[in-house]
Amino acid sequence: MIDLYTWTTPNGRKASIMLEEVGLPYRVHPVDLSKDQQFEPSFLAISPNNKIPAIVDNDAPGGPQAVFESGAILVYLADKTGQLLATEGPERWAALEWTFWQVGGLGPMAGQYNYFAMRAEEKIPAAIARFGDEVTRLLGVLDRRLNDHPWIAGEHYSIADIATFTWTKAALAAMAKAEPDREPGVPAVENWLMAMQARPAVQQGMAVPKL
Ligand SMILES: N[C@@H](CCC(=O)N[C@@H](CS)C(=O)NCC(=O)O)C(=O)O
Repeated sequence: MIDLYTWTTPNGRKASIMLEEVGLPYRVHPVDLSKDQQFEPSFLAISPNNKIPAIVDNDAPGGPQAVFESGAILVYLADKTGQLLATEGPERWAALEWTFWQVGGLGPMAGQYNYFAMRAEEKIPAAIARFGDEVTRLLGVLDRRLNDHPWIAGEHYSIADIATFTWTKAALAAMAKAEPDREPGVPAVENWLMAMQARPAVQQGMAVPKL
């Protein structure tokens, strides 16, 4: 059994979508970020950077294995199950490239954009423009990739699609609301989002945690 520590956010839902896709049984432990539960010592023992998601695999060889960072969780679960990450060849490296692209680029930039455009009490135009421009650029990069390939890693659905889905959806929703004139114009991304949303595991993972 896997223990999943998560909350209702784009990073948390990467882990729950992956668990749904690979079909491993898991128990959900909501970590309420609005109550600062991510700073509780019992959670920090699993996730020292005080961020969700994190998992504990109670059936790992050698005893329970804790994993934090969404990208590491995706790779861990792919390795454990032999699913959604090719074991060799160009699609393996493409999946890893784009997964790292998401956790190091699209995720942090979209997170900052959401904060400055949607949640910050003081609206700072320079911050909204800087992060909005960078998210627009990253969405353009993704659009060009998806123009040439049905899935991000190439011919097959992979952890790169799961990593990228939640923040792409959140970024486009934030842009449509905060800056309707921006219109990033990413039709291949829009088609891919529809294909992602049609997957039952994606729908189930997006409903975790149930509060
Ligand atoms: N690089 C991390 C980012 C995780 C992250 O930013 N999680 C947010 C929620 S989406 C969080 O737990 N924030 C709590 C905090 O910063 O105190 C990953 O990909 O797992």
